[in-house]
Amino acid sequence: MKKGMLVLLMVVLAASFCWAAGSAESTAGSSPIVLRLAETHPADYPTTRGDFEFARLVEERSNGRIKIEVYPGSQLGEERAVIEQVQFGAIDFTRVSISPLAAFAPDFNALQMPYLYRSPAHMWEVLNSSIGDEFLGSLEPAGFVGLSWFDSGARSFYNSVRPIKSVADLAGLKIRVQESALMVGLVEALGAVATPMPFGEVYSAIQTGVIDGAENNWPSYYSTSHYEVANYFTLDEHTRVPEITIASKITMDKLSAADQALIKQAAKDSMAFQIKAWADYEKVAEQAVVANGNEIYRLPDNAAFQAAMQPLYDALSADLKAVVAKIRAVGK
Ligand code: GTR
Repeated sequence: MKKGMLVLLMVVLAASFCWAAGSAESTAGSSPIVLRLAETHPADYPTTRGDFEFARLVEERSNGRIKIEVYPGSQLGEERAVIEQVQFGAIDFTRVSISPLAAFAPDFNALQMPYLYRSPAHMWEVLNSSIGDEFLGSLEPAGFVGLSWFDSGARSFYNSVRPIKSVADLAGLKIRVQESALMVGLVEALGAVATPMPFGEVYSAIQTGVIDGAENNWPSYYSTSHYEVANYFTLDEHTRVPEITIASKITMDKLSAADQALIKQAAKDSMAFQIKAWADYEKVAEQAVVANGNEIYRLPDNAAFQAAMQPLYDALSADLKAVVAKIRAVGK
């Protein structure tokens, strides 16, 4: 067995031992069940605030029997590694972008296709419909329980080299993407060079010229300080990528049906709080970046970007094409 695997196995065994001890005591009414949630963003970021709200609701509704400790700022690792640990049961929950999750559950690509949603309202209508619930439920074979969705606005390109006003302006630029095959394809379809890289490495990679830029929403562009090293931000809004909170199936299977239901409901009930926090922070981030003097360009229309990305739709399997058609039909 490889050394890494052995260490992982020991962590999992140690975690399950603590768990067994914790749940035994908690039935005796002494110490609570303590679970861990991994989050990549800092404590004051809207998704993290949503995580804290989820944890608060679980603790309150279980009368303190279940405690979820939120670990912000990638303390437990970068997103891809964290998702793996959730799969093994070494971490109980995480809130992640669905982009890296799609490496574990490829159907999730259907939910983050470029220019898929007509508006934010359309995306929410889809996520709150049976389509969203089916996606949450579809994760069990991969070892996860899908709990809830958070807002993440729209993603756009930024870079340190030149303003992007047309698809041609992206030619040859080295753009960091999340660890996601779809995002690699998206950036390549536009003629740029895709560089998958963990979120936490992007700032210094831009600063040192290893990459020219990246793509994200207003809040991430601001809170990571990427705006300080990548002056040009083009609002092309190529994707709306929902955030998701997932639990480890190993963790959930150890809980009573009532506690599982309590956790699922608390996660759903934390959504409204996060969506409001998101809307507020999006404005704060935009104002701060504009005040900093960054060069912001809004595409007058995105037809050329959309046309360049059509091959991504053509490459979808028949099943995913059907899901995309279903999504497009929502609200029509
Ligand atoms: C953010 C998202 C993070 C992470 C990051 C990234 O918008 O909230 O979970 O996926 O993007 O680009 O890596």
